[in-house]
Amino acid sequence: MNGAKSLVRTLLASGVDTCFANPGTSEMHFVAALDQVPGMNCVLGLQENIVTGMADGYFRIAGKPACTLLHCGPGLANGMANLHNARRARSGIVNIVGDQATFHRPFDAALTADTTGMARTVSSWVRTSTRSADLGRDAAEAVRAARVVPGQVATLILPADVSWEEGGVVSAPIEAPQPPGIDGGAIEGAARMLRTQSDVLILLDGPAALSEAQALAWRVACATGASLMNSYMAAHVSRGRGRVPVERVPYAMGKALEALERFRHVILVNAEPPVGFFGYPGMPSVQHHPQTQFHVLSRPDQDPVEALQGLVRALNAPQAAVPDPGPRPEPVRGAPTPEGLAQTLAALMPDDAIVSDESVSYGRGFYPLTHAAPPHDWLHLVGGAIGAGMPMATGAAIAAGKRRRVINLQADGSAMYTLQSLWTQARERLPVTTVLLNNRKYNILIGEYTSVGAIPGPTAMSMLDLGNPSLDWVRLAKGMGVEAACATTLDECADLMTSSFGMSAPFLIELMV
Ligand SMILES: Cc1ncc(C[n+]2csc(CCOP(=O)(O)OP(=O)(O)O)c2C)c(N)n1
Repeated sequence: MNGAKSLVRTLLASGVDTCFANPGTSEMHFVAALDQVPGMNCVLGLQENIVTGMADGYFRIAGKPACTLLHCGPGLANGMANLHNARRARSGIVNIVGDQATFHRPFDAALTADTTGMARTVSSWVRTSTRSADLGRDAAEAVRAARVVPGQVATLILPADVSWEEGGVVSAPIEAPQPPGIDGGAIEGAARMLRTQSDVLILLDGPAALSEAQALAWRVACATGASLMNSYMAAHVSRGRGRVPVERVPYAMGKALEALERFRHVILVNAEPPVGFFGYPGMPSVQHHPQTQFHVLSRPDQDPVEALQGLVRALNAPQAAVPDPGPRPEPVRGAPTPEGLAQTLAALMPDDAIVSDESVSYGRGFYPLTHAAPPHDWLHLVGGAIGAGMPMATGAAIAAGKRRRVINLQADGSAMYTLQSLWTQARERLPVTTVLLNNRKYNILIGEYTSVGAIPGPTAMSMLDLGNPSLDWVRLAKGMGVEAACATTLDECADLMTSSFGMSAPFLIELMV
């Protein structure tokens, strides 16, 4: 058995059965092994940042890592923005990067690069496999590293000859370590803070933003009068009817400071103290009040459910009903507005949908009005590198076995970074509805000019203008095999949503906003 076959067999034995790929010459033996060893679902992305973004979306929904297949240092470089986003979202990915054969590397041929150096910037674990006989073991260790709670990017660099040489050995799965348990003192300290202070915020992140932990946090909040908020960095949030309506720390620095100002005590549940996305002149970096005291109930590598169960017990907090969001709203008619779109979405969203949100400035107010929708999962871009929404939607649809409707709320400027995702959606016949928010500008950056104190002239403003020439999203989508139509009103958008939600194939609605 060659190394490549031992690699594929080891991945499958370790529970990694999906490979997002964009291969080159050095990965040919891996690709050939996919035919010889059945069981790996292999999905082609037409640029590496699609591949890595799909792997991120996959992990968030499947709760287990997929592997990627990238080509040499430059292929890894193309995929790095979405590996960065995955690292910030704490998504587990087995990131396999093919590379020059070991004997060929000293000749410094064209595609030779500092693959390891690049990998280190986005990975928690990096290894170059050097012998076919070791590749199976290296792969099992990569899967283990990717599975370390809450999830990590593990990069396995694979020289071509290590793939093609005989002597491969399949490795048994290696168990990831159990997350460290919750310290009784952390629970007692949180309980004391909640009993004695009146200005307490419970800040949720990671799996603490999912329904089970949310419900426990809600019990604590109801019993003590504390407030609940999700960190801006929460990558995956359980939302909709029957779930707790938890607001997110706002993106804008001023709004975040205002939202957090009154809390002098913050209990962190898998969250970090909130900091601004950027530094701004005359503004602090941290978003909390200078005198705020933090208490860590659980760290990102711990189980928030265990922590919150402990807290519920310590406080003897009774069951608490989740507020009823009222009747399901009607779709809105007329000119598009963010609130109207959110309400229309709440009216029409199918049960158990997944929202991939890269709506950037248009989507800031989507949360309150979508709470009356049926239960759904909301995926956020948290690493700040735009170009995540479309591949994340694609990977999420694959993770859900094409059985759940994925709705990609997608700003136009960000969409242009990874629009090839549409081609993969068409090829895999994925039930993804993209609502393409076409405002023909980099709108958020207009506000950022003001925030940093810059005065934009015509040249500066033209750097934020996408309207000359205008992008025709219906034709772009159709050119990649995705049916599409344009909507200029919310009525048209609602009709297109309704018809696309019943289709098994992808559809793009270009909404002129
Ligand atoms: C990889 C990367 N490149 C560039 C940026 C800088 N950037 C932030 S937002 C933005 C424009 C977003 O425009 P669009 O997606 O159309 O959303 P809108 O602001 O119009 O709502 C840019 C270029 C970034 N965050 N990440």
